[in-house]
Amino acid sequence: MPHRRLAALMTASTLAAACAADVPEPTGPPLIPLPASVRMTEGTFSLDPGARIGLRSAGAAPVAEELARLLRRSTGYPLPVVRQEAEITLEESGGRDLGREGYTLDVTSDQVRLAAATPEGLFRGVQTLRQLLPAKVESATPQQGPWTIAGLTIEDRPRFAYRGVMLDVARHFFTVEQVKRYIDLAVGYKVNHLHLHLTDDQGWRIEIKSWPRLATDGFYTQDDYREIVRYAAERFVTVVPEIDTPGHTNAALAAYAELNCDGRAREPYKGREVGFSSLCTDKEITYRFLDDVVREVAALTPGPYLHLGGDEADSTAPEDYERFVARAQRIVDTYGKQLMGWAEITSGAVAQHWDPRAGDRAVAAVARGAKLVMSPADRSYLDMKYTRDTEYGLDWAGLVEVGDSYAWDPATLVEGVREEDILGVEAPLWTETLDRPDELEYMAYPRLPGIAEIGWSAASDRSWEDYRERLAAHGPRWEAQSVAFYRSPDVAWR
Ligand code: IFG
Repeated sequence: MPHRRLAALMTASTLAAACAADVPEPTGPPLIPLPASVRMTEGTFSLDPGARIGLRSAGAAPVAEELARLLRRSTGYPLPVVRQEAEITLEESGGRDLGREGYTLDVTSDQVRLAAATPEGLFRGVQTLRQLLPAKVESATPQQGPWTIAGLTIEDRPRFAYRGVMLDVARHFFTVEQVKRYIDLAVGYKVNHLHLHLTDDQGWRIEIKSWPRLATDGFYTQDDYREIVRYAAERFVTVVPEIDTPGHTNAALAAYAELNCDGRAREPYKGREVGFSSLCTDKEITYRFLDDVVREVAALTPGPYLHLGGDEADSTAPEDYERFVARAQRIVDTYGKQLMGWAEITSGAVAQHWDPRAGDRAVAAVARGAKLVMSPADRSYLDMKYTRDTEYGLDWAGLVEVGDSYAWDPATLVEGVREEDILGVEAPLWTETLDRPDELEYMAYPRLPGIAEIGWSAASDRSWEDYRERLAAHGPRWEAQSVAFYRSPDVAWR
């Protein structure tokens, strides 16, 4: 199905040529997320062995080096980075109002020119440039060319500021290297937030020096966490740490008897039930604990958000819950962070809509002045089975095939929630049933790119019919990166 919008934008001559040759209208490049505007022009750029990557300002250097590393690996070309105009040129330019993440990309026979107001915008543009080159550009080993790109002009910028993925490292732990891999794949789709679900009933996964018995088997030392933050920041991804409270706290309640109302330590728990645990909201030691944890995690987190969960606190009385959250809010304020929580949370700057049956919580959060991150479980939860036959995952929110995960819009999903109430979207991956990286990839791909597109691209430009065509071209890209993705029968994989 030709990409109608793009075809309409094509220059008459290209179209005339196509019609004259009686070939189907050429569709544009299968980019995900779909850019705000793509116009095909004349000529073809060919990346040749002698090509250089030019930059006009120091700020572009880290992005230029990252692009060079990527292209050198699969082309085998030297691709030196030089401080002058070159075959591929990255330019920081105020220019059009592209915002922090917007960019323009001009491809002619002579040059690829990527311009943006910030290094972050250049980095987002590099992800598009990667996708304009053949799938084998993603290979970890040198491949044969040619490396050509049809002439075009792209002007692009995101719809929502927050485009996230969440990884639950509490139910099953994943190493720093495995988290880095998850980041690498997600940034290819312009994802810019990584929410780490660090604590739950089954495990506490981050070292807290003032409460050393919290993190025992399988956890990030504070240096490990710093390394994840650093790696993410290099790719313009903000880490959002989650310390889930007051529910989902059995791991802490098992480590420290004094955190329990009855003073008895809980047994460790490795099952799949939720809602049975609660910090003791009546005890002062609970707030000293919370202050210590928030202080240490905030000090390790450059990003603005500190997520304190708040979900499924079925064992905390509502009035105790509200008092707890109010004190948690004051503690988070003390350490200069913004409180984020699941939609149940009764305070904080950002609330995350997740339960499709509880749209009223999202409306209530907006009413108290919060912004929303939309993560509807029946659309964006990557742990939901694709079909009844999916080997892993859960199905409490229903079966979520690739089309189900794509065909929705955040601004019309919940009655009473509008575009301006929404900060962005996030695709959570819960790991009760997943303990290997290939399982993470199987559940995340191909649905994660669709959520990323919903966060980036204009709603009016999106349709499942068009998206599935573009998505089909990403199978070979994932193969080149050894991504263990699910070959949905609903996509005509190339
Ligand atoms: N709900 C729980 C998660 C996880 C999930 C699995 C939220 C906010 C179901 N809370 O989603 O801990 O168990 O799909």
